[in-house]
This record gives sequence, structure tokens and C-alpha cells, in this order.
Amino acid sequence: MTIRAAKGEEELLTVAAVARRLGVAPATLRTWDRRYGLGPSTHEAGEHRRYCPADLSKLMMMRRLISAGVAPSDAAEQAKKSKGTVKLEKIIREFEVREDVVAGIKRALEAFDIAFVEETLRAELDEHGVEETWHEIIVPALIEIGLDWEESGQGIEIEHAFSETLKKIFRERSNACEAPVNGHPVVLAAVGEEQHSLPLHALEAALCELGIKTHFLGARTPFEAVAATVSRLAPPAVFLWALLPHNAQVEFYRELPMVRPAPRIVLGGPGWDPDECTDASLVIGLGAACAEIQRAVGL
Ligand code: B12
Repeated sequence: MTIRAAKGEEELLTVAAVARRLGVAPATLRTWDRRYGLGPSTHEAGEHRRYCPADLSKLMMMRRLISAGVAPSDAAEQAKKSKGTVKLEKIIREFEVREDVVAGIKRALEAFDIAFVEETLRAELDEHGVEETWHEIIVPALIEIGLDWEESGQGIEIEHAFSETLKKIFRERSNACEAPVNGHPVVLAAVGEEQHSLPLHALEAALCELGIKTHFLGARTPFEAVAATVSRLAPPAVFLWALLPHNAQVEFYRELPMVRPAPRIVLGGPGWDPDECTDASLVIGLGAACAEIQRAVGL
């Protein structure tokens, strides 16, 4: 981790280090900076900007409020007012990233030891469940793998191998959904040309843990497929994922056929623009997505 001691005792962290620590993707941190002004306040000539303890305190509050279901723009307003500072040790305690497990998974991927990755993930999911494993192990590992690729242009085979392993492991959990509480399944789709579907797989597995069955449309789902599925299944909720903004077209939910009762529309992923999507529930994390869908199925 990049920690710099400057300005007296202060620890300064790069975007990548903050992202790994808080389990928030670097792209999300940059979005919070651009959209809500929640960025690093220190600036050193000729260097990348770095987060100081006061910035971290605001980001921690932002993440907590969002996890508690507060809308991102309201959470940002409250977070900006926060006056505290936070020590690195506190973040390590409160936002546990299981660095040993993350490092072990990365080493195994580099050695093409997929069996080790599978066994580790199965054991973690059995012991800690989908949400905790997603936040503490899978997201930090994805962030690191994404950063390695961004920095070196190398290792795309590792990204693919990890993605395929995750899909397999999540699918094992989703198939185990017995005696679901909902009659009509919840529809899950990554829209347009969106190939990033792992959060959708995580959601399917997390909903299965809650006894909620789903109909999984997966990556690159065209509008016609979402529309036809909604007509056929009359789902209690439709979850639409978009990581990249060009895939997040509002027609995907605004032009869906009318069915009764009307499904709850839940949007997830940094692609959706919160200023535009005010007529749907835009969630910012796995827990919030599950909570919205639980409400839609009446739990
Ligand atoms: C795995 C991966 C792939 C895999 C996807 C496999 C799959 N089946 O999903 C493959 C190899 C296919 C791929 C392809 C591409 N990728 Co890619 N990929 C990634 C990687 C490593 C992880 C993606 C992921 O699952 N993220 C999930 C978490 C880690 O991040 P997140 O989406 O921000 O999620 C947080 C929030 O959104 C939030 N959240 C909000 N609502 C909800 C709801 C739910 C239910 C959940 C769970 C979470 C959630 O919580 C999450 C944290 O818990 C990222 C790196 C990264 N940091 O994300 C790059 C990344 C997303 N990819 C990137 C790019 C550029 C691409 C390509 C365009 C590359 C190319 N030139 O072909 C293509 C895009 C193809 C397309 N049309 O979609 C860039 C995107 C940059 C940008 N924002 O524009 C990234 C950031 C890499 C980088 N550092 O540059 N990719």
C-alpha cells in the first residue's frame, strides 16, 4: 500500500490504496470526486493527488451512509460536513480487507492454480456468506487485478480466469435455491453491450441465500429480451446492471411493457446517472440491491 508521511504526521494515500482499503472501485472514487466534490484535498506539484486522513473520514462516512440506504447525493452532503480525521489503523479495523486471502488468490491465479482459487472461494462463502466475501475478498481482488492490467497492459488472461471461476462458484450457490419465497422470479440483466456481469452473479447468489429465486438474463442483454421476459414472467422486481455509462440507456426501464402488478425497477452500477434516473431505485451496493429486492417480494 502506498502510504506517505508528509505534512508532519499525516498519512497520504493514493486513489488505488484508498480503493483497496474501502472496497470501493477507483472509478467510483473518481465519480464521487467529479460528481459530489468528495475528492482528495491535498495537492503536491508534479504528483498525483493524495487523500489525507480528513478526506478518508468523509469517504468512510459516504460509504457507511450509502450502505445504510441513503441516496448518494444526500450522503455526499452529510459526508462533506464531517469534520473528523481517521487513522489508517481504524480503516483497517473497520473495513476489513482480507489481504492474506486476496494475495493468495492473486498468486494462485498467476500460477494458473484454479483449483486453489475455487476451494478458497467455496470455503469463504460457506463461512461468511456472499455479501461479506464479495466486499472483503472478491471486490479487492477485482480492483487489484483491474489496476494491474491498467498499469501494465498485461494479465488479461488472469482477469478472464478469475471472472470464469467466480461465475462458476456463484452459479453453484444460485442453483441451490430451494423452496423460494417468491412465486414469480426476479429478473436480472446486464444491459446493452455490458459484458461486466460479475456483480449480477454475486446478486443472484446473495438473493438465493435469502430464499429469493431469479431469472438470470446475464451479460449483453438487449432491450427486446428484457421486455419479452417482463411480459412473460410479470416479475416483482427487475434489476438492471450497467458498469459503463454508454450501456446505461434509460429506455431499458422506461419503455418496458406494462404488467400488473408493476415490477420494482432497481438499477445498479456506476454507469447509471443518478440525476437522470430519479424515477427508479438506483442502488450503490450489493446489500442495498438485496434490500430493495427483498421489499419488492414482500419480505
Ligand atoms: C472483470 C473485468 C472485466 C471482464 C468482465 C467479465 C464479467 N463476466 O463480468 C472482461 C474481461 C469481459 C472485461 C471487459 C472489458 N473491460 Co473490464 N474490468 C473488469 C474488472 C477487473 C472487474 C469488473 C467488476 O466486476 N467490478 C465489480 C466491482 C469491483 O466494481 P464496481 O462495478 O465499481 O462495483 C462497485 C459499485 O458499482 C457498487 N454497486 C453499485 N450497485 C451495485 C449493485 C450490485 C448488485 C453490486 C454487487 C454492486 C453494486 O458496488 C461495487 C463494489 O461492491 C474491472 C476493474 C474494476 N475496478 O472494476 C475492469 C474494468 C471495469 N474494465 C474496463 C474496461 C475498459 C473494459 C473493456 C472496455 C476492455 C476492452 N478494451 O475490451 C471491456 C468492456 C466490454 C464491455 N462492452 O462491457 C475498465 C472500465 C473503465 C471505465 N470506467 O471506463 C475497468 C475499470 C478496468 C480499468 N482499470 O481500466 N472486463
